[in-house]
Amino acid sequence: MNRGITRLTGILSIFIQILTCSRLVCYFTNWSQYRAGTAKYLPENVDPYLCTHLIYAFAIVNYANNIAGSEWNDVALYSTFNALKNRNPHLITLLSVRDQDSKQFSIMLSNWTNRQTFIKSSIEFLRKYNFDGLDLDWENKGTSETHLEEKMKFTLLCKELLESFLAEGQSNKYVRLILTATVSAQKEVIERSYNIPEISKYLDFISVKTFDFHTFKHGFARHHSPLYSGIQDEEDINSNTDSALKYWRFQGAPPEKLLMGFATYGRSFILTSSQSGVGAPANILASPGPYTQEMGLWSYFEICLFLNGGAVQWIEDQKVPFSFKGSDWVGFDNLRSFEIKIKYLQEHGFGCAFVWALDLDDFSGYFCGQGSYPLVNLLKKWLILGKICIN
Ligand SMILES: *[C@@H]1O[C@H](CO)[C@@H](O)[C@H](O)[C@H]1NC(C)=O
Ligand SMILES: CC(=O)N[C@H]1CO[C@H](CO)[C@@H](O)[C@@H]1O
Repeated sequence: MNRGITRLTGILSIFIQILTCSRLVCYFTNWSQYRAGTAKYLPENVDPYLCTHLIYAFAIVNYANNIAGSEWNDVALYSTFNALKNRNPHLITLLSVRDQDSKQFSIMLSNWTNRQTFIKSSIEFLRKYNFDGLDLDWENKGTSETHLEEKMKFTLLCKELLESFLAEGQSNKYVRLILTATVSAQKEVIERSYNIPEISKYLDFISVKTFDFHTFKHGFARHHSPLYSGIQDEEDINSNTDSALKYWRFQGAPPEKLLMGFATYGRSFILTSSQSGVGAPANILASPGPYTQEMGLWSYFEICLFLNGGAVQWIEDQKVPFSFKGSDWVGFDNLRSFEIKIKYLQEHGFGCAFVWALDLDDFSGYFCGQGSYPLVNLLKKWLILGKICIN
């Protein structure tokens, strides 16, 4: 009998785990349309069954404090992007607004009138183009005199947005618009930017950018998205995924609202000595990848080209891989590190995963020989289809 009950609760907790972790939020970027050849990525390339949520990056705040597109053809892209819902009616789409010109975002935040203008324009814009919600990608960039003020105003923005979304949802026959934020994973930025317990009340989920922890500025080859801190991190024990998620939780964010960020790209540097391990001197960004054309950032499919059967090294304490060839050094994620991160987030009861970005995975399957979207498909298999929970 006892054993029966244990078994039953066992099954129930497996079931609950599946239910609490059923989001896979994937970013689409408006600039992947300009890539050459097989790397060109348009909304038509998005598999509507891969993710539960798609986020379109990015919209901006314009000089009239309205939300606005940032690309000449955004409106056409919105329409093909949101038409993916005709194929999968369960798919949820959001538009992400970024504080690209931080001055304008700050002006919008600064008083009630401006915030109301932004909120009203957002509701109209989202409905007009058939999005299901808004994502705020913001961190406090102001001066030390304005930090406290802006932090408070950002909380107000979240609160007022949710109130307006609720009111609109009740007055229309629509389902209420979703409100989310994509936030920093760096302790000093978190401290100056977010009133965590307050914003957590208003947001449906919070995507923590657990990547880009280390850049070339630090002067050493370090992994940009480690799961744990490493022996090189004595002075920097917070710059890792584990610490960032725990910090958000400790400060009062409900774990089930927290999403771990998964990067489908690596950060690459040029080594400046004969050393090549983690922590080797490296002070400049590596040349752009042949397709993505950004210094120091290589997509997963470009990393496959780079590796070309070459050796992948494993950083044991941080649970992520790196590789080097000549003076090029790259820290990235692969199927193995994704699996370990997935297990971690399930064991800790975090609210699932978001991916930056769809176009950086080997979406065509052309480069890595692992099928299409190998990394995102792994997340889907383990998180959404619940493979890990049942095993
Ligand atoms: C809000 O800020 C704008 C500047 O963006 C200013 O023109 C306006 O007077 C302010 N409104 C209030 C009520 O303070
Ligand atoms: C090509 C490109 O980068 N297009 C736009 C995408 O959105 C950002 C806003 O974050 C714009 O600055 C870009 O111009």
